[in-house]
Parts: sequence; structure tokens; C-alpha cells
Amino acid sequence: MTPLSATRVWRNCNLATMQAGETPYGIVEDAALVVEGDRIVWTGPRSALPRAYASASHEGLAGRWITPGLIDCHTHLVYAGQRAGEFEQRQQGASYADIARAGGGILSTVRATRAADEETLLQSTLGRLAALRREGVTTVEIKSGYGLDLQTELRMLRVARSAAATSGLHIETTFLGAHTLPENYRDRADDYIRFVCEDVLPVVAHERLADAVDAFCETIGFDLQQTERVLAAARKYDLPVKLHAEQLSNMGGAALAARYGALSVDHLEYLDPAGVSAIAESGSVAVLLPGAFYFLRETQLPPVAALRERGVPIAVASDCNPGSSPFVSLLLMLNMGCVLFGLTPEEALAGVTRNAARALGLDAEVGTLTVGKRADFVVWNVDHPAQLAAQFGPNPCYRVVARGNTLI
Ligand code: DI6
Ligand code: FE
Repeated sequence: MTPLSATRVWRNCNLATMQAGETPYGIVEDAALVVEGDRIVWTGPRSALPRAYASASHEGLAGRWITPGLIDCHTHLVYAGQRAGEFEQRQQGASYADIARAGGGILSTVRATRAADEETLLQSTLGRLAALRREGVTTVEIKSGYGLDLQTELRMLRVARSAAATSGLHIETTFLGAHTLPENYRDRADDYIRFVCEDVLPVVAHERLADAVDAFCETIGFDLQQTERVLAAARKYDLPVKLHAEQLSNMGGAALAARYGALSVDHLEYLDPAGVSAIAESGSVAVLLPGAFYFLRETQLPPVAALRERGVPIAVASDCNPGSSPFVSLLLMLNMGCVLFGLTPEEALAGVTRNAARALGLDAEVGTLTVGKRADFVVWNVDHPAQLAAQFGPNPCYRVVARGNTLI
């Protein structure tokens, strides 16, 4: 990391500001970007660069493109172990739900994560964050949910918090105690929800370990009533909510979350028209997770056309986790969002910048190249921003700047 310096000008570049409603991608060609400390203070065509910046330190970028720092707004990347054996089982015909019901799936990662100490979890987390960062990610959301007991849930959230300091990335944490039913609560889901809401969430809130609360509303997760108890408990602590909804079946979770003003509703393959309307009216962001759709070989597509038609902001995230989306690459998700879900490259890029920021409630701070926002941006070796979604392989990331610090 280089230290903050006063004023820096980046020029001979093209900007994809990703501001809504202007040119596609918010493109400004032959542009300049000026940073003071950790803020963007000027953007525009180079010919209009104020003279005041003439004596500042300049870096020419030889025609490269700058986008906002990428934002992965849905991950489960604090965990121990791996589940390649389940992939073998699925390729031999078992389903994700079959494996979960047999005590594998999320519970298998719970066993491994409970057994791992804080330092081990931190090191594997930092490795995954470094991989995201190398591809231009500057903000990451990380969920708990592989502890399902007080100590391990707290440990996961603490690891996520300390990873922020070490990685230089902005990390938002989400408490996902209601991820699945732990073995010691078998057939007692209501009791477990009581434990999550009354014994764990108060500690999480008191220690300020979570920025939001999430739950898995699904046949292999929690039903609508149980989910609502979690969302109501979050409200008591003034924590915003989000929800894993309609991933494997239509439970009505998205409409419920919308009633609670959810920042986002995530997955959504089985979302029905009533759910689309509920989200459209609440202003929640629809977070699409093409990695899980792909890896579980799902066939039910999220209703992208209906979401588009109703003007619902769409985000794209990795869902990085060892079971349903073991992919530590947001650029790969851009491509999958386009090829599998029919997003345009511009929609996909908005989904990992502007709309992902909104899904985290951070849209005043990050997500577009806008004067006053945090100086989080990426310089790319591409000829056009669509290339970021169109191709995958040689990493096009040339430079990553977060809060004005050059990370790469
Ligand atoms: N849905 C998912 O895709 C992840 N969690 C969830 O509720 C999967 C988590 C896992 O399989 O470990
Ligand atoms: Fe998830």
C-alpha cells in the first residue's frame, strides 16, 4: 500500500463512471480523474481539467479504462474445509437438497468451521479476499452462518471484521444465524429460531459485529413464519435485513422481506409475479447469484425480464461458499450473469458496482465514479468495459485503488 498523498490526477484514461441515466456505462472518453486523500474530487474530459490540478502528481494510463471498484455484495467466504466430495455425489445423481437432508451440505461446513480456530479461518479468508482484490474488488459482504452456535457465529463475524483491516478492502458483515438447522436442534426449528433471536443476535448487536441480518427461507432452511421472526428481531436492533429467497422453490420469502424494507433479496430463481411486484414497490435490490445456479445445474431462471420491466435494480454477486458456489471470482460472475441469465454486459457491470452498492446500503459512498464518493476504483487493460463481461482468463486488472490507497 502506498500512503495517501494530497492530490493525484489520473489521465489518458477512459471512464465508465456507471452513473445511471447518462451515456451507456456512464462513459467519458479521454478523461481524467482527480483524487484528494480518500475522495474523488473531479472527473470529466481531460480537456476540461481545471488548471488548479496542473501541478498535482499525474499518472498517465495510456488509454486504459477506469471503473468503480467492484463490489461483491453476497458471499459466505469465511469457512473451513471443502466439499468436492458432494460435487462427486451430485454428478452421480444426488441433489443438493438430498445431501443437505442427509446431514451434509451446510452442516458439513459447520462441522469444519466449528473445529477451526480464529487464525486458521482468518488466513483462508484473507486468501479468498486477495483473489477477489486481484480482480478489482474493493468491497465485499461476508455472512456468518457456518457456526450455528454462539461462539462460532461470533468467531466468523470477528474474522470478517479483522480481515477488513488486513486486506485494505471494505467489508460489510451479515449475521446469518438462520442458515440451517444445527443437528442438536433436530425437529425443533422454532426453538432454534428462538435461540438465534434471543441468545445470539443480542450479543452480535451489542458487539456491533454485524451490519445486517439474513436468513435462508427455503424448504431445507426456514419457513416464512420462522423467517419473519428473524426479520422482526433484526428490526428491534435497528439492523437492516436481506434474505435468501426463492432459490430452490417459491416460499414467498421475497415479498416478506420486501415488507421489512429489505436492502436486498437474493437468488430469486423461483420468484413469481407477485414477488416481483413486492420487490419493485419496496425498492429492494434483486441480487442474482449465477454461480450457484450454474454449479447446482439449476434450470429455473430468475425472472430477469420482469425485474427489468418493473425497474428493479439488479445486482450480481459470487455467493462464494464451499457448497453451492465455490468460485472466488466476480469477473466470472459477470460472464455467467450475461450468458446464463441474459443480462447485458452493462447490466452485469452495474450489478457489481452501482446496484451492488445499493444492496449494501452504501450507495452514497461507493458504486459509481462520482465526485464526493470514496476513491475506490480499478484501472483495466481493456478496450471497452463490455470486455470485462465478455471474456474470462488473463486477468485484465491493472491497478486497484481503495480509499485512495493503491492496493495493486
Ligand atoms: N444458499 C446458498 O447458495 C448458500 N447458502 C444458502 O442459503 C449455500 C451454502 C452452502 O451450501 O454451504
Ligand atoms: Fe448465499
